[in-house]
Amino acid sequence: MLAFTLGTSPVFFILSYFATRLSSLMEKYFLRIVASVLLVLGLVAFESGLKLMGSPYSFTQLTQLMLPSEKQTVVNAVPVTNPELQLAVKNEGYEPETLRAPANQPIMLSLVTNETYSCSRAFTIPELDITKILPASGIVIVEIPPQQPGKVMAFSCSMGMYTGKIVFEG
Ligand SMILES: [Cu+2]
Repeated sequence: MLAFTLGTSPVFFILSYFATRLSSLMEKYFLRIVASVLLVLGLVAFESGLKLMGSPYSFTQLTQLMLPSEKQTVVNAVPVTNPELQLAVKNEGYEPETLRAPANQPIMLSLVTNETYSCSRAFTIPELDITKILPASGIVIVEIPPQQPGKVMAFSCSMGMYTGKIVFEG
């Protein structure tokens, strides 16, 4: 019995030595591990929150959209010969939802806001890679290159909740 205990004790000693080493190592890094796991989880939650909102924009940009800003008018110098289309950008979407435009010539699209505080101000034409953050009140002009007759071009707010289209007629 004595011989058995003596014979196995070094094994127990070594095992318990490593167990102690391990747990002190764990203790040393535990807080750091927990902290980084929490940090990663937090970032993931924030990111997916933004994604759930469907936003390609930063949080700051979104809050700016919702806040009133000073009245400003942005009008680019445009040749007067180009036909002009007007789109009213309202809190509840775009008006009219279907615009008609002549084909085969550049179009000047005026985006008109008036006390508009919704995300309709993040105006996008995906296929032209156009995104404009519009002022709360004002006019922003977007140039659309010549299109084929029959072409239907979609526009929307950046989240895709308000939509509309431009129909090009020959
Ligand atoms: Cu939207």
